[in-house]
Amino acid sequence: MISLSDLQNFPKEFKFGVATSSYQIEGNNYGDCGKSIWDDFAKRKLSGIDGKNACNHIEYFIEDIKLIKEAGFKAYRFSFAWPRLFPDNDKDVNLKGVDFYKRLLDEINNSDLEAFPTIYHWDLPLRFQEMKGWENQETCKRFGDLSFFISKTFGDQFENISTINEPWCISWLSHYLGEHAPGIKNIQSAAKTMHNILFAHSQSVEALRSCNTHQIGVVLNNQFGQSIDSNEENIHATKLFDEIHNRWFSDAIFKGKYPELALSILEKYLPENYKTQLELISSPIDWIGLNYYTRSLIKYKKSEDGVNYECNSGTLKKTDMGWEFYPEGLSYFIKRIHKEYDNKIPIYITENGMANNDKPTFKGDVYDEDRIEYFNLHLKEILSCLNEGFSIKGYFAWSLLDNYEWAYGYSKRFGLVYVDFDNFKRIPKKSYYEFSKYLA
Ligand code: IFM
Repeated sequence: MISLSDLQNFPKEFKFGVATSSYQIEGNNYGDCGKSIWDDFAKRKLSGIDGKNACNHIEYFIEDIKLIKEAGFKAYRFSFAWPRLFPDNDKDVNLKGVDFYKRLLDEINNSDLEAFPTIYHWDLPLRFQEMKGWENQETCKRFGDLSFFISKTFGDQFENISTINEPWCISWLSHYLGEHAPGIKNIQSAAKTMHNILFAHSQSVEALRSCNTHQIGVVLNNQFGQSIDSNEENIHATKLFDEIHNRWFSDAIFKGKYPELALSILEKYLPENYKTQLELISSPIDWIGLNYYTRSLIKYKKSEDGVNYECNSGTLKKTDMGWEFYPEGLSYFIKRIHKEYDNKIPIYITENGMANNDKPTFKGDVYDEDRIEYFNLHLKEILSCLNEGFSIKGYFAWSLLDNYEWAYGYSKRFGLVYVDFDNFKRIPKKSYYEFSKYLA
């Protein structure tokens, strides 16, 4: 039987937590929240399946924090919803939104948990999309203002904060592949947002620093690219995949430049002053968040725009997303951050977990053995990195609750806790109890 007994072998100060995000759990029907690009995208592309109710965390947050505490976790990563704080315009703050996050942070702190808020996890207020969203640098500046507001308003309630969750998803997945809101498929928009989202990060860091209070990080999602075979063309395609998916963001943040191959395709779409902005983008941060889930097998595929690759899935065991179990990729990226970018920067694994086709038994229990195996394999990789001396400070399981899995609606369950979306009942799964067995 696979267990999480390795949890006992981590250093005492290592922080175990769970992660969530605003749109995926809060329920934007509640508390005068404004509309985001996801409400619009859901209407246009997802038959209206949106985050209206989600897990109704707005009303259930006390119960949810209790679940986190009772399992023995020590940290909670969540995000602020921009449309909840500023539903109609950039000036009139929604006091109900402020009140919610104040109470949430109080609850977290009073439960002896450490808060790890993220400023942006994809719910851009819809009004910004009317002026081209992240393609317009005005949005980046407004994001700086939002960061300032958050720091001034809630800054005494947390120590660590991250600016942006998964810039690749916000730019490439949403503006080149068109799979996420706003659902654009064009290389020009993609290139612009690849740069602008990093510029937005820099605006946020500057605003947060001016408030002088925080440990600032950013959260990157790295995916391991492996050439499908040893053919030269496929190896070259894999390099391009890695640059677009991973290195674009880490090179910019740590080295103040973009990787050559990707740049040779995207540079013509970037703003003229992009090099100057890279200087701001690479201003120092205090920690880096790494979200890791899987690998892709990469194959050359000719494309008019020069993005000559396709992603395939291999034959390893898969999650309900069709994502392969490939834990080796996690230690690969941990080591790469320290060896190639900054050998001192503290790393947090800010997301890792799997979707599983969970169903409660007749008695109401949820047996998610595969998820326990997935966690176990990844935790072993982290342990071995720690033993080799890499500075990893914490691990957040994705996710506390089954939730709104973006373009998949409610069909993919990532939670340690099962949610019945008809009545919001929470049922801790076996993986939850497995964590609590060793953490609590
Ligand atoms: O649910 C998402 C999350 O919002 C961002 N990282 C990946 C998760 C699983 O797809």
